Amino acid sequence: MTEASRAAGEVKRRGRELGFSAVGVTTLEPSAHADFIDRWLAAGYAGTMTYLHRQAARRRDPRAIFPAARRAVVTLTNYFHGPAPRPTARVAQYAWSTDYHEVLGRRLAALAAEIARLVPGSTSRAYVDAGPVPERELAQRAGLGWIGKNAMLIRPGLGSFTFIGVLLTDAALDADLPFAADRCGTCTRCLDACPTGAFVAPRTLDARRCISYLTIERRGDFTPEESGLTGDWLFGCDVCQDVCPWNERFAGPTADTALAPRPELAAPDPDAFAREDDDLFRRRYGDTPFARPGPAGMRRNARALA
Ligand code: B12
Ligand code: SF4
Ligand code: SF4
Repeated sequence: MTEASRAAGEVKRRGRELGFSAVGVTTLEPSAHADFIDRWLAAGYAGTMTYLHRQAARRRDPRAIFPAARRAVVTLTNYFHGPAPRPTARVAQYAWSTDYHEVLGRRLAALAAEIARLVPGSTSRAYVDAGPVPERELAQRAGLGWIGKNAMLIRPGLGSFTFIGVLLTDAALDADLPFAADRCGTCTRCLDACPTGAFVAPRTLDARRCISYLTIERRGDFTPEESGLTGDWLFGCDVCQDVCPWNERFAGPTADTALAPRPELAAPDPDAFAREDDDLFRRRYGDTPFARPGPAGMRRNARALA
């Protein structure tokens, strides 16, 4: 066994001990789907997410972020809480707990410290969601699953209700083989179930029609058409994951105490957002996913509820 193979095995073992559901390693080379990113942006599908345009060059070639990096250590973290009750104002399950950027950031920092211990002199940098990293593609290349027609990274035995966290590292670690299969087959359940028809093709989402975009990323007021799209979703949307047979079969409730559901997030009173002033909102939701749209965005979402 080579040193790089031993170190990669240890990194995965420690990752699991730290609470990650799965860990894989992949090489860093330009995105195999750089054209897809360009076409997606040029079509205007990113809406007001202008940061995606600014990050495009680095997303196409993640080595540009950290030129010394040789590998990506990619992690999955199960956040599923079980079949969801249906309150009047629905919240996507990923947002039922404290902001995952904080939880995963701490855990990735601990894994980076382990890599530095196993490969002395190495440096690693953590990315969760916000960085210019093509996270789902790196996860597929690290052997963790395939990218479904709903655009989600799906792992056999686990499903797709997972967060992805990435460490770019200059440590010498053996890479895993990519996940080669596409296990969607002839299924089209997610495409058919999307309440707004946001998929223009399998794996291609017009974010401007996606409830997740509208309720989380969209800035400013909704147009009358947008108000009619969000239905009973107050924040995010889980429909294209809920209907997936791989989730029906494999998604199981997480035992991760750092991601324990908080009642004010899982089943909020939508009228409260209009009553609470901005200071109260920040005290109550400052460490939660609701901070992204902020008080004005959450009031807007509540007004649009069907
Ligand atoms: C912008 C963004 C959004 C936007 C746009 C989503 C989209 N589909 O592009 C909006 C706000 C709509 C959104 C919604 C959601 N998001 Co989001 N989002 C992101 C973010 C920040 C960037 C994604 C991006 O670059 N989009 C641009 C398009 C062009 O890229 P892409 O869809 O990722 O496609 C890539 C591959 O699929 C590939 N590709 C294309 N065709 C093919 C074909 C094959 C065969 C292969 C292998 C690859 C491939 O090309 C692209 C480049 O790699 C990532 C974090 C990150 N840094 O990557 C999180 C991320 C993708 N989101 C995540 C989550 C959880 C969600 C929601 C489930 C939240 C919710 N419940 O409301 C929804 C799901 C909606 C959906 N079905 O995609 C997770 C997904 C985890 C997973 N297991 O897949 C991520 C990775 C964040 C994280 N760190 O955990 N999101
Ligand atoms: S998150 Fe909801 S609105 Fe967005 S693509 Fe999936 S089903 Fe459609
Ligand atoms: S619902 Fe069907 S088509 Fe969509 S991601 Fe799941 S298996 Fe693939």
